Amino acid sequence: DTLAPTDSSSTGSSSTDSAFARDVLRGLSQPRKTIPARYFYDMRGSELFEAITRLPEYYPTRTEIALLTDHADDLARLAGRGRTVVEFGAGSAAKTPLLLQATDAGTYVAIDISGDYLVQSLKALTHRIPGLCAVPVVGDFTEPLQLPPLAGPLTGFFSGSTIGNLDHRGAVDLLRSFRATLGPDARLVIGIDTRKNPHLLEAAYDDAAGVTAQFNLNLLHRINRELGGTIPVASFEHRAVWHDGHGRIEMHLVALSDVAFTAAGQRFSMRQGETIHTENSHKYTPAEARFLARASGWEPLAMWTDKAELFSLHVWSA
Ligand code: AVI
Repeated sequence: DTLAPTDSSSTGSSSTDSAFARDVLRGLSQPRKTIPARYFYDMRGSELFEAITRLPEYYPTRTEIALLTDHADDLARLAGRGRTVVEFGAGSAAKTPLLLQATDAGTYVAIDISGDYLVQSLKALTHRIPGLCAVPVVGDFTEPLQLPPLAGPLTGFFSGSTIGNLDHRGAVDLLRSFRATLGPDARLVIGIDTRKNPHLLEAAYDDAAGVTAQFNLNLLHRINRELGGTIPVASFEHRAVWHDGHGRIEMHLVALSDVAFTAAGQRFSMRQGETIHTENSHKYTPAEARFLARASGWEPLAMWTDKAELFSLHVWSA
């Protein structure tokens, strides 16, 4: 049973387009050029991200799936049985059913910016779990958001270490807002990528088949497609570097020669070697992750990792 989508935001798609133009203009005008990572995910970018999750070097997805599978009983005990599950993001076909079935959830609420993707993925989900009441909420979960009336207490789900794409302050603010959105006696099931050998991290973000490079470069194609850009994409290269002080992998697009181009109606130039910083992916030791929980008003209840401590799955209590 899938209900009609609720639009929790006040912004339509044309204002989303102008937000893209505004953020690109702002980011490319900085002395250190940057573009927010959320603009990776147009149709092509989402397909490329799906392909990334299946790469041999990209361990997070399969490791998190194994953790959800191996700890299903403990998850149900700690995250609560028969609760409404609220997922921040449309949900992965491989992970969401594991949590819903482990906890015997009756109602599932998915919040995602893409209405079409949401309706499509909820249709597949209700086919797989007959009797599940699925509620799509179209909106940006990084903005203040009003859920439809739901019987609490609620269990939130935030998988894939998406929290790592925010800086530390942004992560604390977001986790705090999840706590406010979910209400009293909430639980949060959250997947967080761990700090590890930088060689493994750099391989995961610069794979041999070049899929992550295509994912990063697609942002330039997207600017050309949607904002009338003239960026010479072949003059850019993907780079992924570990920054130990910040505890994060940084993705950049490096200019291979001096370049000049137009984007969103403005002229820009870059020197050879200059970069556009496109993504941060922060990694947290288990202790740092628990610190993140407490700093944002959550109480850590449990944490599981695989043997090699590649990835961690946590349950927190409000
Ligand atoms: C979505 N997010 C958690 C991914 C990550 O690992 O930071 C995005 C990604 N970027 C390159 N590869 C995957």
